[in-house]
Amino acid sequence: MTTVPTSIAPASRPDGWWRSAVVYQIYPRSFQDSNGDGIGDLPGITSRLDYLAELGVDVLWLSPVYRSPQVDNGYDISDYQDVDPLFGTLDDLDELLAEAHRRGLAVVMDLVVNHTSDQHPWFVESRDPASPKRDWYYWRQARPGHLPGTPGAEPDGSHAAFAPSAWTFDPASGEYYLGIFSPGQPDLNWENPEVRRAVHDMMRWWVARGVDGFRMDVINLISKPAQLTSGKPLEAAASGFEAIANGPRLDEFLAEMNREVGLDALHLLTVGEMPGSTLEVAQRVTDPERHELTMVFTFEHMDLDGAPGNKWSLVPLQLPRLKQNLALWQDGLADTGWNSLYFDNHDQPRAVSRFGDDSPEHRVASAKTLATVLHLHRGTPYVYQGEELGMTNAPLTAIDQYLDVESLNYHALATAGGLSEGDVLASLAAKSRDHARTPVQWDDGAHAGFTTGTPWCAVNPNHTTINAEAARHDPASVFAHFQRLIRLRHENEVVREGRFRLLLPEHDRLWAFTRTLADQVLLVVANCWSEPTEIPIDELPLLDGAALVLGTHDEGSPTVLAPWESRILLLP
Ligand code: TEU
Ligand code: CA
Repeated sequence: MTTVPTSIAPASRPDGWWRSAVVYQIYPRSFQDSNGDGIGDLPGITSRLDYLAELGVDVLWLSPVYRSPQVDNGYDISDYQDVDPLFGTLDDLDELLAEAHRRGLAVVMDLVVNHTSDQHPWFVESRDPASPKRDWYYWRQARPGHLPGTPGAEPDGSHAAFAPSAWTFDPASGEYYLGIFSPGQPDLNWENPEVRRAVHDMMRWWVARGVDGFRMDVINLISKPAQLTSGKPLEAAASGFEAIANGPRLDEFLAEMNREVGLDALHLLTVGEMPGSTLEVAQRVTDPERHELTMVFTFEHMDLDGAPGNKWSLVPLQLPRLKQNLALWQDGLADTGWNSLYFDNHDQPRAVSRFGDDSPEHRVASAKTLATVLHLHRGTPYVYQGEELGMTNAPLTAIDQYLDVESLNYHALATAGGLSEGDVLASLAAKSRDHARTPVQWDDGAHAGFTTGTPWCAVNPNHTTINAEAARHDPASVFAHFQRLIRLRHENEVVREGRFRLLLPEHDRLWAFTRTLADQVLLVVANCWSEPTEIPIDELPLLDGAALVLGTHDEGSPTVLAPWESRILLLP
């Protein structure tokens, strides 16, 4: 039996420590396999901690490793307080915590409490209408005038993220339950104080085990719209998360969780994933005076290359929109609250393929420049596994190469809806989550050193040239550039706290901004284009006498940036 270690005293985590930190997200399934079953696991992560310490990151965020039927690769949890045998045991997790802490690395768990798995004992009990747990989930009768279980009898027309309907018929009780992601992910009823208490108890158990914080999955969906909680159907089919996000009791639930679990009292890092959220919500939720969360993940910049509410409907990204959106959040959280900074995670295509240029000629430079721009904004940067190597999207050309429930659901619905196979595959090639889930490329050997077995997901063939072993020994690698950016943040308060100001807002190739703290002014100028671009020096602060702090290229022309070249300059 594992003895639960005492929680780490807040003293070892100074207040606001997360403002100086860089977080590294690990998707355990694809990070490192240790037992040859082709699936990444906890001992595999522990075996790579020296690599992460060498990169220089401060915090590890683990995507879920809890017991789960794996309908959504672990974001469907059937036991919050045990490790799924796929990934190892609680002892393996304790070992990872101890070894990470020994290296000065904090560990943040993924808290998925908007929904459970339909295999969670809470939900299994809830299926019985007479059970005291019936009200732990959203159960509703068939639409009036419709025979339960027949098409169109769902309580309303809401669709789910990974399934045609957000309502699943339960023949045993003749009612429907809500699962806004999939039938395997029933939504918890946070209006019920017993649900909240059970979540708080579980969080305290993890804090006592030594975790340093939580990434909170779709946490702005826990407070559902009033019409749903009052028993009425949602008026319109939830088109995207805007229709159901940021409900009336969100702040109340978050403040209660903070108080009950001691999130601020214990100086824990808390980041709320908030699809369909807004700057106004983030200003409230990250206001330290309100004691809710330390930061949130916005999705606004992730939605700029898709139609509203439909990421599969591709829209060419316009750089001015991207940089102006990040600037909006910089300005909006400059005085109160805090930003997270990310381009990449397990739900998004690879940044260098999406926002950069992953051609052999420009991949390294564009991966470095995207990192430069992101890490020089104000906030806590998040590095997604492989982003530090410039890993790219995978060459997926047929639907049988896709594994993710979201990709497969989209293909089924879109082709049934009349879209051509070619159009659907083009959307998947651009936006599928599968691209983020190919195994980390450790070396140029079999399966990139990820496993000695058969990987659950094919390794990207370009691992022969794009891999950690090569990168760690190459001072010109993307890895080396990430090391320098992380070190720059650790060593310079102007990078951590300096005031942000966007320059050249309408320029469609250059991304330029300053960071100012007292008399120090850093200028970042980046060419986000695959051709040389002239710097309009008459529109930029005095460049004469500026000192290059960190660049992506050897010293070049003072007025022209090479393709995907960026420079961080200290102004005189
Ligand atoms: O993602 C929430 C979410 O908004 C995603 O559905 C995202 O918008 C979409 O995948 C983009 O294509 C969180 C987790 O990060 C995701 O992996 C889970 O599938 C989801 O919640 C349900 O737990
Ligand atoms: Ca394994």
